[in-house]
Amino acid sequence: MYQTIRYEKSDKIGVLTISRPAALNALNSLEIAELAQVMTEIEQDADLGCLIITGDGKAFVAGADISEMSSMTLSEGRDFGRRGSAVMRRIEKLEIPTIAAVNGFALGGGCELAMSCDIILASEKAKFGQPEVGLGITPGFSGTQRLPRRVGAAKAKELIFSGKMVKAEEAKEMGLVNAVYAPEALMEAAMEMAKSFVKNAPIAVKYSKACIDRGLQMDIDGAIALENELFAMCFATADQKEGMAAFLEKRAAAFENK
Ligand code: CO8
Repeated sequence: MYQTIRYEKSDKIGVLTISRPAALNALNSLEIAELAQVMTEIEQDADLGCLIITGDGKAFVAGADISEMSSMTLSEGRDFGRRGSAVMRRIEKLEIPTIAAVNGFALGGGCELAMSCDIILASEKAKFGQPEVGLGITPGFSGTQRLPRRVGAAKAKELIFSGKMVKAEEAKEMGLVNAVYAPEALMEAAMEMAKSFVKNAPIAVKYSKACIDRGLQMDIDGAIALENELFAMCFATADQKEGMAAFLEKRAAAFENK
């Protein structure tokens, strides 16, 4: 049983809710440890097809916990940063698609958590920012790396150097957010998107994610070779046979994740 998060799963879709609303879901050591724990459960669930991450109350996550960080020494700060970054990297490295449903403030560690997901959907009430320099620290859960990869170095520098918050629409314009919804429509939109992913051949979806994520770290020839290899491996799956047979027989495919 978790104290700071909830995890529910139905029909191949997992919903992970960060839940410490009295502190706007700010990430403390317990939350980071519980996130690491639930990630083990999620990583081992071969039936899971998509993960949605959201927050309880008026925040998605308002950052790392400032009261806990306020008295940290150099080595404690290094360790805290490592633990936070490690769990976000585990989210990013999940083979299945991930969606951040950002219901409110996504600041500092919260923006970093959202960016560890493949897709960010936002409520009209959401606000994004990396306000760390105003607290005398740098972004420490990989924000200096993921924000420029998402929005380009110049825009990331503007946001990180100023620490300013941007509204959901502006975050969408800069490419951080895929789409913006009325607050009451956000979770339904995230579920609809998740359903549109899990109805497809799971191995083909996972291979597509691997091609994109790993390919972006490679030179173009190596990346195309990777795509060719994973494309070829699809032909060794039962779901490729089923998907194409279903098309030719004009019926819906019944994929088995095989
Ligand atoms: N940490 C701890 N507590 C927090 C945090 C936080 N990040 N954010 C909000 N809270 C608490 C408040 O202290 C308050 O508690 P209390 O009721 O006991 O006083 C409660 O949540 C509600 O917050 P507010 O009353 O401030 O709510 P408002 O609606 O007035 O304001 C804001 C909302 C604008 C989001 C405001 O709370 C705020 O500015 N919060 C801090 C945002 C911030 O600076 N986040 C970045 C933190 S640094 C970070 O994330 C670094 C990540 C990498 C760490 C690496 C470590 C080495």
